Amino acid sequence: MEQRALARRATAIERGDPEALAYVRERSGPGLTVGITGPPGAGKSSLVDAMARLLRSAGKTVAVIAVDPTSRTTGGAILGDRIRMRQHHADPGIFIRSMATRGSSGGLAQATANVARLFRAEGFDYILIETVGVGQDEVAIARLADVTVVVLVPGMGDDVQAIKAGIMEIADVFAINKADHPGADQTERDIQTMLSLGHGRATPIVKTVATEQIGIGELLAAIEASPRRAETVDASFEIDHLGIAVRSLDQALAFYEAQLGMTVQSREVVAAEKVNVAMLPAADSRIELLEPTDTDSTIARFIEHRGEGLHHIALRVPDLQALVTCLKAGGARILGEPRSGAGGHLYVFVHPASTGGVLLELIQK
Ligand SMILES: Nc1nc2c(ncn2[C@@H]2O[C@H](COP(=O)(O)OP(=O)(O)OP(=O)(O)O)[C@@H](O)[C@H]2O)c(=O)[nH]1
Ligand SMILES: [Mg+2]
Repeated sequence: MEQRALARRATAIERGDPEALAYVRERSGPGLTVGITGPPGAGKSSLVDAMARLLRSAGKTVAVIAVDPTSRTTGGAILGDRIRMRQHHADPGIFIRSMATRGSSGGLAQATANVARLFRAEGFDYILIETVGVGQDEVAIARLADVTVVVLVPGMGDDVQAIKAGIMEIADVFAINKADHPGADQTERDIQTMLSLGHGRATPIVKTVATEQIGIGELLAAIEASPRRAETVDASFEIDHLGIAVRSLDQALAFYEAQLGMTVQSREVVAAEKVNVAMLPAADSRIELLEPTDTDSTIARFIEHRGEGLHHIALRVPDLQALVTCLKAGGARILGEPRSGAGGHLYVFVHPASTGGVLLELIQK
């Protein structure tokens, strides 16, 4: 796609234009999405620039997304990125896009994921996503990438310890940038100490001097060797079922089955929840009618307080555990931990306070 058309399409995706979203939903590509995150000024943009340079010289195409979740009013960072990146401008094999906060942080992460998907669909070999800072938004965005690079610098001392556990967890590769400054070896030891206390996964640490193009080949090699994270968030959500609380299944079925013409696929008693359940398929999703068998069941209490009606919406997601980590980082109220249901599927509920007033069930089959 021609660069101007690509920019227009990316803008449409950011705005949530349904046609543009449908376009990315139907397509994908083999490109590798790499998140680059770390504290302000660590040299993330310089690293992105150095990586883009090396990749271009190897004939690879590169899309860069510079995300600023804080939408800092100075505008310095993103402007700086643009100026540094201008030298790539005549090159059609590289495309640069800045994104700033629009609506909620979840919205920004989602928009970033969709724009990255657009670039993959357009056949870019690498999509480099730079996020500023080490906050929750960055964790959410970094989670969207196949591989996440956390950039640290020498001389952070105790700061390495102070960096939020969340960001250490998402690192697939550490880059100690500004390795031309004293203390890079100490920083490496600090990271290793921290890793040895944690999950035990072997995480490569690469020293770089972005401004001198040093260590960039090693960094790219470590990124390529890193196992790709499965695509988690984005277009793969589907409504599994809508749960409706009713006083009487027979009465409800007199409408859904007899009048509306839907078919009951299964009826079962779920003793643990004290409900009778009838499932009625509707294309790829279902309507789940829930009838309480006891006055102290959750469904009975729901009906008592709010009357019959929509009780919950259930979304199918590809990687529930990863999503829950991401949601918690964003401050959502998750009710308990994911657990196994009857059919061997995993599920968890999200409190209505986080979802716009409806209980949300997340399911992984
Ligand atoms: N000495 C040295 N300076 C570096 C290196 N990498 C980047 N810098 C300098 O560090 C400063 C910050 O670099 P940026 O690439 O803008 O850092 P950033 O992490 O993108 O910064 P923000 O986007 O504002 O968070 C710039 O002045 C760079 O020239 C390096 O490896 N060595
Ligand atoms: Mg930057």
